[in-house]
Amino acid sequence: MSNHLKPSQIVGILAAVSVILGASACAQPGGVMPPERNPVGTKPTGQPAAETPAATESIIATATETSLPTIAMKRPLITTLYTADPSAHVFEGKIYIYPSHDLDHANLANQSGDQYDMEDYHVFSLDNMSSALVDHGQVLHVDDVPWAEKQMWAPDAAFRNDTYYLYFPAKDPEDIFRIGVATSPSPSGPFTPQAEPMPGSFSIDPAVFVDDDGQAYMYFGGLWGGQLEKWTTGEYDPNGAEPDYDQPALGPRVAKLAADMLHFDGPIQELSILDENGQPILAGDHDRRFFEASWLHKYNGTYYFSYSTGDTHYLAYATSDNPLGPFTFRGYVLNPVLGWTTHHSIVEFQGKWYLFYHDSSLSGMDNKRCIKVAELTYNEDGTIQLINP
Ligand code: FUB
Repeated sequence: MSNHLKPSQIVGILAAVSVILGASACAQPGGVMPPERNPVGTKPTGQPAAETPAATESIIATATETSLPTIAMKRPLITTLYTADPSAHVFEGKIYIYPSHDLDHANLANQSGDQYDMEDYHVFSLDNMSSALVDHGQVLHVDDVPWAEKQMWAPDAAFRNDTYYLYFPAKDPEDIFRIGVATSPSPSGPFTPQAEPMPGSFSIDPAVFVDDDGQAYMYFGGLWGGQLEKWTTGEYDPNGAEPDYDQPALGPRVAKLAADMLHFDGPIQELSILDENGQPILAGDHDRRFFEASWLHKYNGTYYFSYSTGDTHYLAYATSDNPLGPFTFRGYVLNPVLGWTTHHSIVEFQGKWYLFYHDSSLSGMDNKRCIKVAELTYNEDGTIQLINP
């Protein structure tokens, strides 16, 4: 993978070295500083548990496979890199995990989420739930994406047309999040990016669901650092704000994908999340309103949309009989983890269901996270049993 710096990246590096280090570690990807609901600890002293400068250098190497230790439930799956936002899929009989790759930078936490300054993606796979995890190495770097400037946030992957598609958000040179696509003949990459972001795309956290009839849908969006509230008019408004507390909350966005999987097919719609009385969840209802981290899965013919509540740190879910909604709020999947962000995927593998998620237990820092997995159980009525991380 290329290690050439774009001119704006050189300017960014010069700017970064001029800032005063030592900012709070407890800031969310963007927006105002959050309440101290589940603060992380300070970084442990002594030898870092994870990524060292030598490991960081390895990100510019060509993808190479590394075998990691056997996995265990609710334990960090990867200790050689900081990882987050795990999107897990079953491809070719294995579990493939497409996470964000957090870097060991000391960037200042700010309202744009610059502390989440990821540059590349690795892909991981598991033969089964008791095998060793395989790191397939770096599969895409921001320097190889012509339109992307920085902040390679939560990705997802899909398979169609004999091709694997990697979807990822990144900021363009105007500091606006867009969603890009890269393709590969293999689920383990490397992935070749499209020259431009998906036409009409914005905000963060793409999650692609391919239904039984072959129709693919993308769910996306994220508040604050994810910029969703800046798009309420259909155009980017840097002063855009969330609705008043007594108004319906902003919903995630959903769109059908065209057969080429590179374009939206039809309009981008706002997904409705309703309460038990059929009324929209309100913007002030921070325990239930959508914040970021969309995921869609299907169980027994019902569509489950799950998401992070952001500043209240839950993974919540809502169900529908239509992938375009409306969805009805049903409860929580995961209690708050250690660390500010929470982001996940839900996947069936070899007859069991699993929740992949992340926390900050490996580093004690909000922006240096580690992915984990836990078994997920449904009740007879289709509700999900709440998991403690
Ligand atoms: O990893 C960067 C951002 O943090 C993701 O896009 C969000 O979902 C949150 O996990």
